[in-house]
Amino acid sequence: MSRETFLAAIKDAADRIDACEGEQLIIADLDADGIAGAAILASALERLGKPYQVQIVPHLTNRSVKRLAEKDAELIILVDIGATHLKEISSILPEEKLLLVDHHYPDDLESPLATLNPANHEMDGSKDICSATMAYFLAEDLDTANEDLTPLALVGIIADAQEKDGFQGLNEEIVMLGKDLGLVEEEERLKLFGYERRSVLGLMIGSHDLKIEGVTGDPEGAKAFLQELGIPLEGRRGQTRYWELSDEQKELLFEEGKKRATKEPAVAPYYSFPKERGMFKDARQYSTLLNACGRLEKANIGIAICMGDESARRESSRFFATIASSCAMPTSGSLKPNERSMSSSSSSTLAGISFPTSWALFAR
Ligand SMILES: [Mn+2]
Repeated sequence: MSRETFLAAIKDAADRIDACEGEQLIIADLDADGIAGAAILASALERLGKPYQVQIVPHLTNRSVKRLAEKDAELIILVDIGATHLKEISSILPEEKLLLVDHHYPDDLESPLATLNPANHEMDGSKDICSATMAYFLAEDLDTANEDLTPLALVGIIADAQEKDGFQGLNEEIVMLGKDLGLVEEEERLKLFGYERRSVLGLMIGSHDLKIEGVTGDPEGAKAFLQELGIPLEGRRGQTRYWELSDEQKELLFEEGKKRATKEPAVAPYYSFPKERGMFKDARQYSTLLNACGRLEKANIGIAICMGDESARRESSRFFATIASSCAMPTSGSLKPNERSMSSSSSSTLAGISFPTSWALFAR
């Protein structure tokens, strides 16, 4: 059966990681699935005390693969990138030095680099499993204590919109495990974006998915709507936040919003991480933030956020406020990397570590 063959392949791959004593180089795509997947593996290696580096790349080229060949990493792990170029990659790099953690359909199913690929295990790489999910199963095989990384896998699943028609395959398994562990919660909410970041008034005015005549895009109408429901506009610190509402007020907002919405669907599953704080509680927001980090050449911050770095989290909330409006959904491609500065030799600093901006880097 597919699950068994996949988990057997995962076990072999985890054994390769575990057997490594030298540095492991994690190369990941710059979207949120790549960043979350890389962070899951980096966390697993960090906990094992193994040396590693993470580099986030916008794409792989022959030149960049040749550059990888010059690195003296013992194992190069490609996350969410590479499956569509297996023939080229294996012509440049020895297969025994590589591990592919990528759910995209491979250009060569028979390649030894495609052993983990969902297509080789009767799985649908666009619905059953994403790269963060694959990374999660590797991490869990390395140590079951890595179960606490299930929220990061969910961030990757949402980033790739694999939850859209309901979870299935190994994605569903991860979400169920996350719920059992008390790390993931699911409830039905009005289809609004930014529950943890914006005020209730701001949510109602600025919503993209939920449309209510006389409320959406209408500050005075939105105020009147909330007042009608008995929801105070001012909370403890400025405008009322969603988490300040009582259960009754939340219920009223949900029912009334659903009733008056003119665009379907007005409600959607909302996934949250109860052990996280602030905007990192909101799975969709988290995923959007990581995508923005990648596209703004701040992937190093994205990795650090996933690994719990508080200074990276503070920095991200500063820059995120300025771009949130242009990046409302995780799959939005409106933010493009700045190609010109890709070749820049300047560097940014995070927690005392210096990162070249040309290749976002996070190292142990
Ligand atoms: Mn992906």
